[in-house]
Formats: sequence, C-alpha cells, structure tokens
Amino acid sequence: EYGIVRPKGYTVSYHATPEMEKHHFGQTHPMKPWRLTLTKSLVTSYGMPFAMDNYVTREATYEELNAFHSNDYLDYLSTAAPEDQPRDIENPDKEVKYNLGGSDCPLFHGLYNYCSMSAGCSLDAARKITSNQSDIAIAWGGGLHHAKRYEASGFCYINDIVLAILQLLRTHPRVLYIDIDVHHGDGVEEAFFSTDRVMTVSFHKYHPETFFPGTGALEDNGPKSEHNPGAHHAINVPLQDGITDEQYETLFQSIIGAINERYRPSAIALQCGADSLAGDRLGRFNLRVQGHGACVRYCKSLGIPMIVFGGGGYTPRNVARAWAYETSIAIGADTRIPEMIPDHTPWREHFIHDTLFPSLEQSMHEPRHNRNSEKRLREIITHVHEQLRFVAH
Ligand code: V1S
Ligand code: CA
Ligand code: ZN
Repeated sequence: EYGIVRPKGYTVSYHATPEMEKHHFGQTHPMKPWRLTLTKSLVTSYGMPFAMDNYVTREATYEELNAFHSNDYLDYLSTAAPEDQPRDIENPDKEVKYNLGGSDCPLFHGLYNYCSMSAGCSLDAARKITSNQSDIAIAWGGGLHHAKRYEASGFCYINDIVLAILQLLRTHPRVLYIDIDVHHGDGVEEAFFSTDRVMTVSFHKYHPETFFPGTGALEDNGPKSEHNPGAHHAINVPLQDGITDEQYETLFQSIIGAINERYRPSAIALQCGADSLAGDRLGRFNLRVQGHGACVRYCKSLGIPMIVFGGGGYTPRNVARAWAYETSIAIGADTRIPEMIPDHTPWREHFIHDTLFPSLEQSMHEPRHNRNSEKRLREIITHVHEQLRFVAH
C-alpha cells in the first residue's frame, strides 16, 4: 500500500494493545483512551504496519512499577474501587495523600490494568532499545509525565516514562528526555532532578496562576547547589498562547541541537503530547501536524536510538493525525503517504476534514492570537545556551 516498505537496515517497533483503549475516565473527562484506536486505524489504513515490528504489549508487573513508585501508593492504586471516590468525608486523608479520586485523576473501572498496560507499553519499547533490536520504538499508550513516586497528578497515575528511562540507564550512560506536550513535564523532571545521567527538556505553556501544573519557569534548571550533579540538567522552555510552527521549529532545533552537541546523549526519550496542536480542547498553541512532526523528524535526524511516547491530546481526530504522521516519519515514509485520509479508514467519519494536515482555520474557528514575541524567544535561547556552558562535555 502506498509504496510503504520496510526501511533498510533500520528497525522501528510499534507497541500497543487494544485492551488499553477500552477504558473510560468518565463522560466529561477530556482524556479519551479511544484516541489510541483512532491512531492505530490511520496507521493501518496507510499500510504502515508492513514497515515495522508490531508488538502487543503486556501489563507491567507490580515489581516493575515498584522501580519508581512506592509500595503504599501501588497497594492503594491496585485495590481502590471506583466507589472509593472523594466524597468520603470520613476519610479525607486518602484522597489528599495520593491525589486519587478527584476530577483530574478519577478512580474508574479497570484503572490498575490501564496503568500497567501503559507502563508495559513503554517498558517493552525501552527494552527494544536497550537490546539494540529497534532504532525507534513507538509507545503512543505511554507519555504520562505528571505522575509522582507516591501521587497521581493531571490524568497520570503511573509514570511510564520514568520507568522506561530507568531501563535505558542500564545500558546508556546519558539519556536526553524531550517533552513537547503543552504541559510541563514535572514528574519526569523531578524524578531525575539530582542526576546528570538524564537531561530533561520541556516545552510548555507557562502561566503559573492559570495553567496546569504551574511549574517549569525558564530559570528552573535543577538543584541550585553546584555540588549536586543534577544542577543545570533541567531545561525549561516556557511559552505563551498561539506559538506557530515556524517559531516552534526554530526554538526546538536551536535548543535540541545545542544540547545534543554539548551533552552527547546516547539515547533519546521523546514525549509527543498532541495537546500542543492547534484546536486542542485543553491546549493553547497554533501548531499544525507538520510543525509537531518536525520535532520527531529533527530528533530522528540526530541518529540516536529513540523511544517516542504519546501523552496529552484532547481532540482525538488531531491526536490520531499527528501520531500517524509521526509514525510515518519514524519509518521514513512521510514523503510517500498521501495527504488525503484513505476512504477505507475505520471511523473515517470522525476526520471531519479529509486531509492529514488541516489548516489552522480547519482546526479552529478563530486562530489564537500569538503572544510569543521574537525578543522573548531569543532570550529563551540565550538562557539555555548559557546553562549549557555549565554542563560537562
Ligand atoms: N486544563 C485543564 C484541565 N481540565 C481538567 C478536567 C476537565 C474536565 C474533567 F471532567 C476533568 C478534568 N483538568 C485539567 C487540569 C489537568 C490537565 C492535565 C494534563 C495532562 C497531560 O496532558 O499533560 C498529560 C496526559 N487540571 C487543573 O487545571 C486543576 C484543577 C486545577 C482545575 C480543573 N479541575 C477539574 C481540577 C482542579
Ligand atoms: Ca512539555
Ligand atoms: Zn498535556
């Protein structure tokens, strides 16, 4: 189909399970695991599975989750029933302690299975990288960057990214974590705050009073003590509403290019949250599918083994477009797939416009005002370059 062939001497693996997609956070909740089904349907209708190794992922075990998460948190997560919702005035401590059962992180039927499948997906991807069996491993079911050691946060219960990076660290001396979700990758940053073996970089909307989670200022670059190896190894790129493809690409390539030269990572973990796309239900940026995908293409061009994770993304048709396009970039078929969504795509009617690359006007009735000045973006680049001078190379 569409002349899609297996790239020569290059292996891409795709890790997913239809079981994960059956879970529901609740009617009004923005997170729709079903977007993974829509993604897989596009990937398949374009014929991409022929060019990849396709794996059905297993659930991560308790011991595997325990590599990052605390026992008490896991024990509660694995036993909490949907009925244990917050309203429990008798027992307010539990909710506060684990942040479970509120509107952001509801307790729903099959929650623990959902979490262990997401983690299993990312761990399988990581093992394909450490065993040199894949050059790029795709885990769209992962990318849940807000989860903490003993706390759920922002729709994330288990931090599959931290688990996958811990796996990479068994064979890789230095891992670069890049996060293009519209939200700050706080959980991953915090987990590797005190080590120089992981550098974390998050691009996000930053407006502490009004936008979740409120962390990730330009000046937050890791521990303040110079004696702490993690100092200068957290990079934050705070942005405002309406950033465009052109601005984002310039920023991304300048920052990631400089980091790559200075830090020389041996593996990359790229979180591709699709809520940074124009028209996202929660996001605020003006990125098109092409601009989002350009980040994946640039990382691939560095020639370093890479895991790509999913993450946020709350307008399912656009999430599916972006992740299908990025899958095509991974296998090097992005210049060969037609722009028109194939007629035989299951759930074809969900793609209101028949193109893989809707225009800004098609994504939003009124494109968002761009509040990012060129001057501020230059300041950000300068600050990051200054931080990098402190990084050993
Ligand atoms: N923005 C936003 C937003 N919307 C919701 C929400 C809306 C409807 C519901 F039924 C349930 C929740 N919650 C939020 C944010 C959390 C965003 C998480 C993003 C996750 C990710 O994309 O980065 C990775 C998967 N929460 C808040 O803003 C917190 C509140 C402060 C306000 C909203 N209420 C519902 C909870 C408290
Ligand atoms: Ca981010
Ligand atoms: Zn997000």
